[in-house]
Amino acid sequence: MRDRTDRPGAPPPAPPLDDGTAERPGHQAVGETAWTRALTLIEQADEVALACHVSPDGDALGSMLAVGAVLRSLGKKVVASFGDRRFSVPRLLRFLPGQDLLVPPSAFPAEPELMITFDSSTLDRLGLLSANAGKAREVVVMDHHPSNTGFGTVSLIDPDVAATAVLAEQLIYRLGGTLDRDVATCLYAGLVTDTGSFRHSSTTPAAHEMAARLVATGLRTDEIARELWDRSPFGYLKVLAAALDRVTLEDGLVWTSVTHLDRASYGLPYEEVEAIIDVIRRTDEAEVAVVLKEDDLGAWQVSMRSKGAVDVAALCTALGGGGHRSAAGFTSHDSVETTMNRIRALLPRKA
Ligand SMILES: [Mn+2]
Repeated sequence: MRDRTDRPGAPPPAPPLDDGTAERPGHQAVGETAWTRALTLIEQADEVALACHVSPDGDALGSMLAVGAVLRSLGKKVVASFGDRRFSVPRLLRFLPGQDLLVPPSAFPAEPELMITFDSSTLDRLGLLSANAGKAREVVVMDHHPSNTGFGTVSLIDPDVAATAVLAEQLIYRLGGTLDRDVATCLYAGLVTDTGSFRHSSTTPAAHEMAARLVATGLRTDEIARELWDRSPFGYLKVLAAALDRVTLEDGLVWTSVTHLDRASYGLPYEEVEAIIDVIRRTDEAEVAVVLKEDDLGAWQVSMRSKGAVDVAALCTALGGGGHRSAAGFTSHDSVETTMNRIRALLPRKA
């Protein structure tokens, strides 16, 4: 990827990263063969089609946009998307730079020569774009979910890293790309989202070292934090109040629900209620927290959190979903009562 200066309008070769890269953690979960294969495919491709999981979070969209911006700066044709039926960037991620790369799923190449997926643990998580992945000549899967099914032709999967953004930074480094402030902002959004602002157990020395490299580009940690966590429309407070009014504590489990009607009264989009689980899960008396959120189509999107003793990923996987040990989810088309009974049946009995 370094000899493209002969192309008209191509940028000069990217300078090597600064000395901080010498301390780059030498993670070996992704083998050199896979990295080499991915780099070769990128080098040979005329166009690279990027996709992340549906209802993207900061890690999915941030990793994708960071890699997209770098590939473009290296002279590649790039297209990026996610397979939601209603294609819209979540409000709290609209500050991420480089969104001009995004196209709706309908404009995504039907049979990409090279597709790279970000933070998606299964083909299904690509939503509408799973069909495109099925027809792609090559699919490079970049992810950190332990449950990843390895659905691509090249796996850049490391369950030990804090975020897909960690792997995205690795790829950027290996491509010889420049870690400028915009690219770093996208990666930082991924890193802070998945470490819960450096609070989760995934907050390793390597995660902080990566943060240091990113912050050194001059990005605004205060602005990023406000965009991601510290703002919401007024209606959010009223919907939160309704959810808190219904919250129930039973035997180590705390749970509540947020109906479509709650949100409709204040015109609050579904995405705004994602954060309610972070209020509920603080309950001292509960190991497991659950929030059932009714989406615009009437299905219940169930978020689960544990403090570590209970593997909610296993529980959610058993109910058709997935996730991480302490943060997972699934979709239910049954009533709140039936859904909660299913969850209770799978929870370990309190000692
Ligand atoms: Mn992630």
